[in-house]
Amino acid sequence: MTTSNPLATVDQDLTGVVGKHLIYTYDNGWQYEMYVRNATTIDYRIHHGMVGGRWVTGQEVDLVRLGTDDYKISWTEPTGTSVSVTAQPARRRLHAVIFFPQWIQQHPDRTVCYQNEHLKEMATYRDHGPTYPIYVVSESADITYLEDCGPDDDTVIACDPKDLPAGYTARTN
Ligand code: FER
Repeated sequence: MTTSNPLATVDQDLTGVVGKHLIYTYDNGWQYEMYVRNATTIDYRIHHGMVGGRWVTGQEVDLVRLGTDDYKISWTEPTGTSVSVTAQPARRRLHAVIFFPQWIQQHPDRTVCYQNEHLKEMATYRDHGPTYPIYVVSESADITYLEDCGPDDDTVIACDPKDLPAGYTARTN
C-alpha cells in the first residue's frame, strides 16, 4: 500500500531515527526498548509495565518525520493493539498513545511472550475480544539509553527480556 504523506513539506530524511536503539521509561513507570530497524520496521522488548516481558521482532510500522527532531511511528499489532509513538531522539523524549483492546486490559499476561512464535494464538484472542471499551494510555517518556546501531542488525533485539545480562536496562548514556 502506498500511504500519502500529509507532511510533504517536511524533508523525509529518516537518518536521525533509522538504526537508533533506545531504552525509555514512561512517566507511569513502564519501561520499553525499541530498535528502529529501518524505515518500515521495528523490533522491541517490554521490560516493565502491564505487559512486561513481551517482545517482538519485525513489526511493520508507518514512520514519518514531523520536524527536525520529531518522528511519528505508528502501527497495529497482531493483538489488535494500536500504538502511535512520537519520538524526539535528540531531545531524548518520546510520547506514546497506546490503544489496548479490552481483552488485553483484562488478561495482559496473554500477550506476554515472543509474539512472533504465537501469531495464531494472538489472532484467536484478537478475534474473540472483547475489543471495547478500548483502554487508552497516553504517556511521555525519558530516553535513558540511546545508541546508533545502523539499520537491519539482527543482534540488537535477539533474546527474551529475562535472558538479558543484569543491569542491561539500567545503563544510561
Ligand atoms: C511502545 C508502546 C507500546 C512500544 C510498543 C508498544 C516499542 C506495544 C505495546 C503492545 O503491543 O503491547 O513505546 O514501543
